[in-house]
Amino acid sequence: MDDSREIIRTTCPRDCYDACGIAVVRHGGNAKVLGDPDHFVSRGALCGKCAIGYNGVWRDPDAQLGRPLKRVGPKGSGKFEPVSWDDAIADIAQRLMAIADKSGPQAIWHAHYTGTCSQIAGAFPMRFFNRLGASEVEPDSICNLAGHIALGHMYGTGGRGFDPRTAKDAKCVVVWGANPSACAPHAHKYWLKETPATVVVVDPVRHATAAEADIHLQPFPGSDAALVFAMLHVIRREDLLDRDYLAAHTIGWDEIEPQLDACTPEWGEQVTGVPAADIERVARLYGEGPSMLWLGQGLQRQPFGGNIFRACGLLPPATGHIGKPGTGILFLNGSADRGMDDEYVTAPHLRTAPPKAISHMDLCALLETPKESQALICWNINIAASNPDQARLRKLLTRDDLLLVVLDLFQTDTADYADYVLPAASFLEFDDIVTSYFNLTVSAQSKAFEPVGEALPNQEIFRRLARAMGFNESELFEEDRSIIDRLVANAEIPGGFDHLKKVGTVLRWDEPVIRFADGRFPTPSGKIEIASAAAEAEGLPRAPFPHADPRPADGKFRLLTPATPWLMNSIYGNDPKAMAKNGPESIALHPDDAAALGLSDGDTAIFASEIAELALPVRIDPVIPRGVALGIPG
Ligand SMILES: Nc1nc2c(c(=O)[nH]1)N[C@H]1C(S)=C(S)[C@@H](COP(=O)(O)OP(=O)(O)OC[C@H]3O[C@@H](n4cnc5c(=O)[nH]c(N)nc54)[C@H](O)[C@@H]3O)O[C@H]1N2
Ligand SMILES: Nc1nc2c(c(=O)[nH]1)N[C@H]1C(S)=C(S)[C@@H](COP(=O)(O)OP(=O)(O)OC[C@H]3O[C@@H](n4cnc5c(=O)[nH]c(N)nc54)[C@H](O)[C@@H]3O)O[C@H]1N2
Ligand SMILES: [Mo]
Repeated sequence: MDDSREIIRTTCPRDCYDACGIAVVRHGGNAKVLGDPDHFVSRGALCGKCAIGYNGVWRDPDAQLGRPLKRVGPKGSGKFEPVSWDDAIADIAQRLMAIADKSGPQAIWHAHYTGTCSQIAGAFPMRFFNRLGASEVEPDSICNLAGHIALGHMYGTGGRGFDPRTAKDAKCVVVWGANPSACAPHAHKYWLKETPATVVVVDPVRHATAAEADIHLQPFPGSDAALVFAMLHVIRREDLLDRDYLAAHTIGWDEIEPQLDACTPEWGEQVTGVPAADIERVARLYGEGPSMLWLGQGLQRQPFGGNIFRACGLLPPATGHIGKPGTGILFLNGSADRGMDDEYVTAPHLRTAPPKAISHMDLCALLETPKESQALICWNINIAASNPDQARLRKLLTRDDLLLVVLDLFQTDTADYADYVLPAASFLEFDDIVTSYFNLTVSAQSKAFEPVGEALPNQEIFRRLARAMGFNESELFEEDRSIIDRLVANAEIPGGFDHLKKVGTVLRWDEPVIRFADGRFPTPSGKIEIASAAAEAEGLPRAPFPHADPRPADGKFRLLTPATPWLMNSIYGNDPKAMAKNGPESIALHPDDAAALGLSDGDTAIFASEIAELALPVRIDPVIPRGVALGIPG
């Protein structure tokens, strides 16, 4: 019997704030994927879904794809036969070249997102698409683009958030429209609990982080900009405005201040549903500070999501809670200043056709124009599960004249429609680099297992396609280790990748980073642009305004579908244990709303929108705002 014990340190590359350190422990011929006990985020335990998935379907050769598959039945029938890599790659390359010759490469589209967020498997394939001159379905348009654009106009970037370590100096931490208890489980479990600050959660839903917070404000969805203006009314009244900061480091405050007169806490209560006394309390608390502001991704998925972000973005400069310890604003932390050179990894200089992109919201319309969409390559994404207007999309994916190629670890909803399904190796099966979008880390992804069957990492699949297409630029064939070494050198990690593999994770800076300490921002003016000429030029409002979405009419609801702790978007949906934990799907309603419709707990009701309808069991939940229907995915 093999009694040796081996530990391989690696890192979870899911699209999650945490980027947990993992210990793969091999003992006596068995292997377990566990949280690394020495890692400051995971502290010895993965979250429930990853612990299940990485010891379940992600290690199950019967569940994972191991051979390239070619469609044999009608489109969408899910009937395939295994083919060799050589045959699959040769046929796909030949068909792509024929499309490029006849209609131009821009008729070839690719969609990709968050399947894996490691540097190489997540971005290197862009080199191939740039060289081909293909068109792109803009990845962020299905998740967080509104927030990035809004903070881009105002702060010059949505990717330079506070360093979470500075929370040791904060007196107030506001989590606004984020749900760490599901989406950043370790930040919820440790970071938020360990800060000495008073924790405020602003969310229509009382999720576990809200329930455990010191204060929970429950605005009606889409009313957050009005809530900010009511808070600013109080901040000004209590003499907590930092007029020196506003004068030195912002432009356009004069367009905001006159609007504050009308935005009393009583008005705020009326339009947001948050009691006036609570608005006053939180305004004082935030205004006194030092205060940190975390803006979630759920927050910007609103009809006026950009305005909400720009309104929230007023709070740090208005109070001066930015550029000092225990302050700042966070949407996401980009990794460019941790050495992750996106231009190097994606090589835009290889482009052979002008970039063309559409939003995920327009994918169906695109696919309804066959001339402009002749091929679609999906990698790191499961559009048939994660895109809106699903019934319409699925019908379009059966188009006989559309070449659909899907790269995935599993036979997903999207893969069922493919002409070719190409088996991708998982993060446990090759080396790469991972960075968190919360903590300022750089981590090693280390190979712990051999790929299942003939599966290959994304990057190798695109190297092979590039070769078959006759491309010869050396960038297209750069090996993983060369890319890793370059990125690790950029990140100035002493000892290089070999050292990183040993320790798993390094924090890029030893001490907490204070963002924007010099009061300079990467905007055209170098200041926070409260009023933005660039926004105006794009047809957007010049400055944020105190908007609140109207409440739905009687019998109508505002549907919220926040993330569940047991799924990662659609990932783990094929793991029976994760799905059993998740439980059955339902819709939760306020007792008064349910009573008005004559519904009791457990009744089945039909919920319909313009594009779909679902029959779902009703749950009664007294802590949901009236007019909100909370979808609990099954
Ligand atoms: N129904 C529903 N829709 C959603 C969401 C949701 O929670 N539910 N969330 C929304 C949000 S916030 C986002 S960001 C988007 C996310 O949209 P997607 O990116 O489509 O989301 P995932 O379900 O994470 O799908 C990623 C796919 O990548 C695969 N994958 C994992 N690792 C690899 C790899 O190394 N290589 C390859 N080729 N594939 C890999 C997974 O098996 C999975 O099928 O969806 C949005 N839409
Ligand atoms: N377990 C798990 N973790 C995940 C994911 C997952 O699917 N499952 N997805 C990953 C991805 S891709 C992303 S983008 C992140 C998302 O991370 P988060 O942004 O934290 O999560 P969401 O569930 O998208 O939305 C957060 C909260 O926004 C609230 N919200 C909705 N509308 C409004 C509003 O109008 N005002 C306010 N104040 N709040 C509102 C919702 O009630 C929800 O609690 O999580 C990542 N982590
Ligand atoms: Mo997302």
